[in-house]
Formats: sequence, C-alpha cells, structure tokens
Amino acid sequence: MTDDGKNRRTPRSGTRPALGALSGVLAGCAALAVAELAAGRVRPQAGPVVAVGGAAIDRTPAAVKAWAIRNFGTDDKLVLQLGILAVLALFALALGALAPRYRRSGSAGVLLLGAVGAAAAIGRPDSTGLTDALPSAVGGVAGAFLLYFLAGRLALRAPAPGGAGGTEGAAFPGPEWDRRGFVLAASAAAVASAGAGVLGRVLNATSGRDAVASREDLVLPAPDSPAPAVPRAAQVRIPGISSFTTPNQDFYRVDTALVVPKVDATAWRLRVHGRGVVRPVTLSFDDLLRRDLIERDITLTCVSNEVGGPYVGNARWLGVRLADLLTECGVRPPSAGGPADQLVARSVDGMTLGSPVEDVMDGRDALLAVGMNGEPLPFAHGFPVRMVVPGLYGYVSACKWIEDIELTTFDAYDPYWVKRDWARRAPVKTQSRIDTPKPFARPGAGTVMVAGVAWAQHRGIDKVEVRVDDGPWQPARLAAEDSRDTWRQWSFPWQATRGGHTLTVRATDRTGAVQTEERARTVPDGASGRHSVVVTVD
Ligand SMILES: Nc1nc2c(c(=O)[nH]1)N[C@H]1C(S)=C(S)[C@@H](COP(=O)(O)O)O[C@H]1N2
Ligand SMILES: [Mo]
Repeated sequence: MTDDGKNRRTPRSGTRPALGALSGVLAGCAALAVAELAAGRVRPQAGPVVAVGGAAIDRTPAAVKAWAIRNFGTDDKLVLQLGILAVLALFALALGALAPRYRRSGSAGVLLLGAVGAAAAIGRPDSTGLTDALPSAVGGVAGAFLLYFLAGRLALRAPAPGGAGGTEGAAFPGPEWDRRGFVLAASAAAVASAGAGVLGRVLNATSGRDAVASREDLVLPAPDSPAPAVPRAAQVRIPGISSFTTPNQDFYRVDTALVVPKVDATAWRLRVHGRGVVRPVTLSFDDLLRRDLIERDITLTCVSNEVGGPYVGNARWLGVRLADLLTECGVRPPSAGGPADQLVARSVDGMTLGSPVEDVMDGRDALLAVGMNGEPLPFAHGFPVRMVVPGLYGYVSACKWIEDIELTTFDAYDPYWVKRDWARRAPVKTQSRIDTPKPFARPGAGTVMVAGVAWAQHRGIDKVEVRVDDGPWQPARLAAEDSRDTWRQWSFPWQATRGGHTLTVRATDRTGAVQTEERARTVPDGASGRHSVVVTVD
C-alpha cells in the first residue's frame, strides 16, 4: 500500500488529549507536592489544600455546616479536603487535555490555580503575611512548567527532510510526537512529585517540634484549690453508659482548624486589653502558672450537638480563675458599672469567641485552663491555654489556643460564629441522652437497664424521667451529683415486654424547668427536644 495517509505513525485520535490529561494530572501532583514541600518550610497552614479548605469553612453557611456535621461528624474536615482534591483533579484533567493544542493556555491555567491557593493563604485570619503565598506560588509555577514541557513532547512535528525525524520517523514519515521524551519526562515527574510529597509531609510533621517539646517538658503545678474527689456514687457501673469523666482521647473535638495549631508554650503570650481595662497586661505561660490554680469538673457542650448527639464531654480542668485576672486588670462587670458587656477571646488561628462579661465574673468557675484530666491540654484541645466557662456553649466561651482577650460590647463586635448566623448569647439548654440501649437494639424481655446522662451546666439536674411508648413519665434513678457544672448519670430498670417500644427521656433542672419537647435545630442557639430510642424486645 502506498497511501501514506494510512501508513503514517500519527498518534491515533484521542491518544494525544488522553496523554494531555495525564500530563495535567502529573502537573497537578507536582504542583501540590512542591507546595507541600514549601509549606513544610513556611508554615503547614500555608499549604494550598489547608488554605483553600479553611477559606471554604469560613464561607460555609451555618445550615450547610450543620448538615456536614450531621452527616460526616468529625470526619467533615477529611471529606472537605478530599472534595478540594477532587475539584483540583478535574481542573488538572481539563487543562491537560487542552494543553497539547493550547500549550500556553494550559500552563496559564495551572498558574491561575496556584494564584487561587496563594490568595486563600494570605487571606486566612492567621496568615503571617506574604510568605504564606509562597507554597502555592512555587507549586503553581512548577506545575505550569511541567505541563508546558510535557505538552511540548506531545506536539506534532513534521519529520525532518529525508525521513530522519523522530525516533521512528525514518521508517514512518509523517507528523509525530516525541514519545520517548514524553515517557521519560512523565516518569521522572511522577517520581519527583512522590519524593517531594513525602519529604513535605515529613517536614510538616517536624514543624511543631518546639511546641511538642514545650508540652513534654511541662510539669503542671498542683492546684491551690483542688477539685473534691468525684463521689463514688456519681459513677454508676452500667454497660454502655458514658463514663462520668470523659478520657481525653475520647473527648469530642469541634473546631475550624484543618491543621491543629502547635503552639510553643515558652513563646506563648496572652494579652488582656480593651474597654474598661484599667491595667492591660501581657502574660507569659510561666506568669499564668505562678498564679493560684483551681481544679474543677466541668461539662462542655457544643451548640452543634443534635438531641441525643455526641458533642458533649466532661473533664477535670486545671486553670486560673478568669474573673480574678480580670478584676486585677481593673475590669468591672456591667452590673458594677463596667463599660464592656462582651469578652472576646481570640486564638492563634484567628478564631474569635464572645462571652458575656457578666457571666464570666458572676462567681462561676470560668477558667483559663492549662490542664485537662491531669495532663497538659492536648494540642487538639487548645494547648497551651484555653477558656472554659460552665453553662455556656463552646462557641461562645471555650476558646482553644487563646492568645488575646479583648473587653468590648455586643453592639461593637460580632465574633466568628455570630457573623455566621449563630446567636450572640447561648447558655446551654437542659438536655438528656439515652446511652443504652442503642437505637434498634434487640434486648430480651425482662429487666433492661435504660441509662444515660443529663446536663444543665451551672443550674444542675434535679430530676430525670423516662417514658415507655405513650405511658406515664416514670422517675429514673439519679447518680450522685458531682457539681452543678457537670452532667449527671441516670438509670431506669425497665421491665421490658415483647414487641417494639419507644423510650423517651426528659430532665428537669434546678430552676424547676422541664426539658422542653419543642424541637429546635442546632442553629441559632442549640438543639432542643427530647431524645427517643426505638428498640425491639425479643
Ligand atoms: N480556636 C478555636 N477555639 C474553639 C473552636 C474553634 O473552632 N477554634 N471551637 C469552639 C467550639 S464550637 C467548641 S464546642 C469547643 C470544643 O472544644 P473541644 O474541641 O476541646 O471539645 O471549642 C471551641 N473553641
Ligand atoms: Mo461548638
């Protein structure tokens, strides 16, 4: 056959766009790997996925956030990061498929993605400046170069005169691409990206070394005012009930941090300033430890906790009484004529939380906590210092990685969550939860222990009742009270009869208020309603 149109070794149609798409993905991986490596040098938080993820979290409406927490729980951050990677992969595929024909545009697209990451990084509230743009910028440049180069290998070139063009040009004259060059470059890029990615991870892991050392070296002082021992009768032994004290590793975690801040306690400072602060101060961690320390059991609850949900835990906190520190600074509560009614706590990652000054100074044990269940705060729970205020949801009080306290007014400033549809003031609602039996359990007929916890921090729990189906409310046994700032275990020996049953619980707090049956979503100031569990008795 002499029809040269058929004999030419031109790449089959479809091959070049496919290899182009592969180039795009390789360029994307290289860009991420280089950015990750650079973030290891700059700051883990400045990496593109973390920066874009953080920006996305800040822009998520309260309802979507509530949905994400409902569906993914504490995995919501992982899901978000995977989502970002998926979107990036789609862009990379598209830009790559374009690149063999539009080489410059493809590369410019990669540069643009880098610019988006860079902009997100410098726009973060905890950004340390322009250097935060570096990881995404160098990543984008590296990816753009790689795509430009690979697309060049895919470009069709006419064979050299005499048929001695490319590698196989001699035998099959015609336009062709640099196959060997492409394979070599693509493999080299894949290996280099993998190497850079791994190295970046390692660097990121070591970036908090000083912080880790400062935590390991820390010996917590003994409290000047220890918490009384937990009454033995506060902890009942029923399989499936929440333990009275929640171990640190089981304690729920809710925050916006994609990378847990690792703060070096020796370099940490806390500034107290603002309206009505007669004597502003800046304290070091040692300054704080030298003060009188108190130890208290306090139950913490998240406003995002659905009725029956898991975002509640009880710990023994060690810390400084916030009211004493404020008083020393000359702060007076509004009831004593002070000009500030809101205390805004700010964390190293730019989070802001606002508490009523009146609550913090009304005699309750509002703490600047340094210890949790006998050890320094875990990093995930706010090392070196966090706030804990009995009776207030976490988002209006429990600032982790705190570094600044500003006295202001509710009129003058809306903190992070308030800007996002949540209420300015949010005392914890009286709630109770059935821990056992689990929903859809199949216990045998006879005595079944129904048990759980109830909380109404700073008011205290006075009564818990259980209802079977539409029967009467029957009193549950209450475990001993530790303090009115902690939850209380309860149990109810139920004479279970065969068939399907609905168990419902309700608590009454010490003000006499019965837990409402009116259902409310978590937004804007916490879920209400009663927890029910459906079981089938065999
Ligand atoms: N810096 C910072 N502090 C924060 C948050 C946050 O996102 N960032 N979340 C708050 C919320 S909503 C709750 S419920 C508590 C949860 O504390 P934990 O993770 O130790 O359980 O921390 C609070 N403190
Ligand atoms: Mo929360």
